Amino acid sequence: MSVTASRSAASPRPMTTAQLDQLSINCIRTLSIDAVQQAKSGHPGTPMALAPLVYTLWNRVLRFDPQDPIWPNRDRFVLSNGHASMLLWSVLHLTGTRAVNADYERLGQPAVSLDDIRRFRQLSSKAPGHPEYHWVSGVEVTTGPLGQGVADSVGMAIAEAWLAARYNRPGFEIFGYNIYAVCGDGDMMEGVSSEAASLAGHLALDNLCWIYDNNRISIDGSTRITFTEDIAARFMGYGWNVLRVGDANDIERIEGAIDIFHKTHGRPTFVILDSHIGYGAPHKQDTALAHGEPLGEDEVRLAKRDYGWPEDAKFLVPDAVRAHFAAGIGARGGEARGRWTELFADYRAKYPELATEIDLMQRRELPAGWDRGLPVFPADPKGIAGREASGKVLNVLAQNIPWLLGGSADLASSTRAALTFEGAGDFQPGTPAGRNIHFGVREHAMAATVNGLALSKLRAFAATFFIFSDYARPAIRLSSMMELPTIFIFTHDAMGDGEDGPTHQPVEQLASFRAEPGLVLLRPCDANEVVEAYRHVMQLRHQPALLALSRQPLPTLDRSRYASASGLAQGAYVLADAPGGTPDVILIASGSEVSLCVDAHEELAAEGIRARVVSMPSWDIFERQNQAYRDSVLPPDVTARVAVEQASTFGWERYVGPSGRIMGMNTFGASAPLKELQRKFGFEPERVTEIVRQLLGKRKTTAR
Ligand SMILES: Cc1ncc(C[n+]2csc(CCOP(=O)(O)OP(=O)(O)O)c2C)c(N)n1
Ligand SMILES: [Mg+2]
Repeated sequence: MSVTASRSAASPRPMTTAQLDQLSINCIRTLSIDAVQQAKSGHPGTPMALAPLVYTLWNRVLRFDPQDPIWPNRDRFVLSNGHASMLLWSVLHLTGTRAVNADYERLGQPAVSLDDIRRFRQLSSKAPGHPEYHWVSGVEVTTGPLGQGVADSVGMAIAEAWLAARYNRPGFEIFGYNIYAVCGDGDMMEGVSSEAASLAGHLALDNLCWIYDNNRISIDGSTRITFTEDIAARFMGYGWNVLRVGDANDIERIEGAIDIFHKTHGRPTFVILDSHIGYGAPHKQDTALAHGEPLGEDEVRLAKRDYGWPEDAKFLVPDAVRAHFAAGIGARGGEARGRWTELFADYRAKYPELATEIDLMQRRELPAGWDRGLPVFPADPKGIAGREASGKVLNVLAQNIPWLLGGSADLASSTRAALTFEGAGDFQPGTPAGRNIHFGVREHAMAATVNGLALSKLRAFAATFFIFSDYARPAIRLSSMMELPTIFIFTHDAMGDGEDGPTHQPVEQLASFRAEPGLVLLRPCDANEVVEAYRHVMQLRHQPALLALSRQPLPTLDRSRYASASGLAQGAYVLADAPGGTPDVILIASGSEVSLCVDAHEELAAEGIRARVVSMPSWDIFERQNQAYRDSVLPPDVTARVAVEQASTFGWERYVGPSGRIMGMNTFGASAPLKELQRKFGFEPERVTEIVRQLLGKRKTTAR
């Protein structure tokens, strides 16, 4: 069955299609082997085993145009076992996929050059260790943390179903694509894949196909020591269509399974593909040795001999292989995109408004009037909860932005993240245009799903209690890394849920998310800051946002007396100042502790102590302001500073400096009514004023 590359180049006889298929498969294998060997690190075994699968999907099945890797109606390919990245680099190279820049412009150069592959895993190479969205064109999603890719693919499938339901019209199938995710034992062992598969089965997503590399090997050896469940029964239990292909080298049967997927309605498809890791390497095949280290020069030669490949050739790409991909995916993808482009032009003529929506969405822009009708909350000492204000704002925005959608992890009523206006609807099987997604108690899959929605250019939000962000964190981290404008609405942001006790009271979450590069974290202090927070967040195009919102009512500050909430756009602003603007002390707070500081400020003023209150909803936005602005808010010569936040004190040193004080949490909370907790942990105006007096070396005086 082997065909040597040298013979292909020299042979006067044209090769048969079967020979070209095999040559292309072996080219993916040898590129992968050579790249790993050259880098002296990486994972050769899985690309050797899965080259036939990836070849079949790309050259025979995928509707993907290498000339335009961001064409909206393309099929999506997800490599969830991201350690096998050489599969993707090989196929992006061999298909001649073109690069796209950050402004969505198509560039002439290849997404992945042969030189990039030669420099696999080296700095600035477009063939990094794992697939990275935003770094390499043609990568649909960043993968590597096992389980994330498959979970994201569920969001992509929801997005396709939603887009088709909203935009397709009779004779105009503008959206009609499939999502293919390749995964391995590690993906299947991770909990997030179970959450995501359960959700996908419930939602009957028949545009979704996972292909599971059943090689019975992971890093520590045979899966006999770790993973012996009946995976077919598991997926049948989820309501998936389960297929098996017993030989990963049999490309006709692989194609046959994909055919069945195409004909399957009302459920996702799971293909169990039996494979041999390190296929063709005589001493490493079927062992964990093929997973995470180069084969070694001798084994490389033996594997190449087994494939009928010239043993000494390195990074060899026969012209016939490029031509074969051009005749396959190149021609098929180009035609499909051409037909779609014509169809879309007719659609634009007939449905100009819908076409404009699609254009805007693709560029992550907002429709005209997106902030129309945002509420203004009147001053009110009783006030309104952060979550309550959030629900009102979200519902206005969602009516202005048709592609804003999302949901919560079984806490829609508590987080107030339900879209309640007429026509919002629920996303369920049979109602794919619905905009409320019920994620169930699956926080991790929820966050990953929202990534998948955002990768499909929808504007998506996910909601739960702030404490359960811990269950979603790996996907939030990837959201940031992928530069996706996702929105995480986290309520019950401190001890506000009192009686639920320490398990439900966030302490370290603010500090830990503040440490996350790229994530915009906002903890608004009242309803008008909530409005401004959303105004800021909606305009982000390449950053995720996290809103930490209170469960309990917060006083709505009198903005005729204090500064406007629009100061939020600078991250921190002077909310209340000492007369004349030269304070003795600065009180810095976020969220529920801001009004506490305002009360303390008034009390101190009565004693003749000049305090400034800085509302600091967002450290990271503040850090991006220029030095002059930052110094105007926190004048360097005012060193008496107190930070107040119902959360870990960690990190506040940077704003209070060595002579300042931090009122925060150094332990977990407790179960009690909020008022008692505030007393126990010191979040009362009297405690703030007491600390200020200590700091300034003053005694309490009675009011003048
Ligand atoms: C969340 C997570 N945990 C651990 C790892 C490290 N890791 C990378 S590959 C791998 C083994 C995966 O086994 P499998 O999916 O069967 O891959 P194969 O060796 O068969 O390609 C592990 C543990 C990871 N990438 N992500
Ligand atoms: Mg495996």
